[in-house]
Amino acid sequence: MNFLVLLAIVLLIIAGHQLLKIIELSRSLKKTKEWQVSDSDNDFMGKTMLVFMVFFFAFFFWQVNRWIDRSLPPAASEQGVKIDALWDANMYLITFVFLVTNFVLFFFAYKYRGNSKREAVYYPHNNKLEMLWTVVPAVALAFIIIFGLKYWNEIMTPAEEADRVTIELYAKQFDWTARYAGKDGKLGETDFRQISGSNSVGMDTSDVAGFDDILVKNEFHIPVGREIEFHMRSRDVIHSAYMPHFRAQMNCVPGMVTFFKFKPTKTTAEMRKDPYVIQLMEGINKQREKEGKEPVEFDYVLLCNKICGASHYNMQMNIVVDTEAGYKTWLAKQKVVKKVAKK
Ligand SMILES: [Cu+2]
Repeated sequence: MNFLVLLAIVLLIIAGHQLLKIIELSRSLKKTKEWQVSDSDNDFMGKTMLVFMVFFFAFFFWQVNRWIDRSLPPAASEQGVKIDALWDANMYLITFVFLVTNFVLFFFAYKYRGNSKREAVYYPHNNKLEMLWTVVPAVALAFIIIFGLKYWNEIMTPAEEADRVTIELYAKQFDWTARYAGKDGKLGETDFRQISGSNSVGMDTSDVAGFDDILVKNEFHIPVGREIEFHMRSRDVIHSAYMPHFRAQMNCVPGMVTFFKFKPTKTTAEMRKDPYVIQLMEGINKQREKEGKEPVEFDYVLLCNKICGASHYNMQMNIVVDTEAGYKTWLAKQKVVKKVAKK
């Protein structure tokens, strides 16, 4: 098989070479050189530009239509809705500019295609044009940056105390640990020198604030409608805490604590009833069935979004968004650190 492919490639190269020879011969018969471009060549190229433009735009719209049903479900956090609005505004703007500039690019290539009877106009400078294409993009970019900064500040402001749930996400190769602040609402201090088998996140065992902290693996719960503050740490390399359904992502950097907050608006149960999510899961489960795998239900996830090593792909944790009551019941069942330390 490999030999046949190789043979086909070699034959193709020989055929191409022969074709070029024929073209050269016909050129010498017509008494022109291969670098001389005739009006009919230009005419053909100009029209081909137009044809290409039509296919190019058709392909673009086909792609948008083909893949749009694979995008993320509607944002499940207050901040996510705003980020989506900013994203959409960006995409509409980019699409508009893309269509206009590409139309102009191909249409002008056609309209001003080479012609031996036409001469190019010498047009060195125009202040008004310079002004126009400086000011318009500047205004558009200022709009995007101002809204971006506004939302960024909202995400980075500490949560209201009455409403706050404080969770630390501790990343290491290759898993996550979620640490809840416990009853005092305060995360205990940490000290990397105290990392050991029983103290895998390196808590400072002398800090009283850490005694009521709760460590959770594999899955963590958050209550709907409250502000969740996340503090991110990493033990080894840079990881990235990515919660796509809430439109949240932040690097976890060794030696420092990073931060963001969001307010979840839909519980896991509510999200499973969302028509778009149902359709998305049907598609996923149809594919799983083909591969002989069990069907799965929708779950929020925390993923690592930084290529951090060999098992990076598997570095994830399920997130359950609960009602307030469900969250409290779940939290009450989790072990607090001090009891673990006493063992
Ligand atoms: Cu990672």
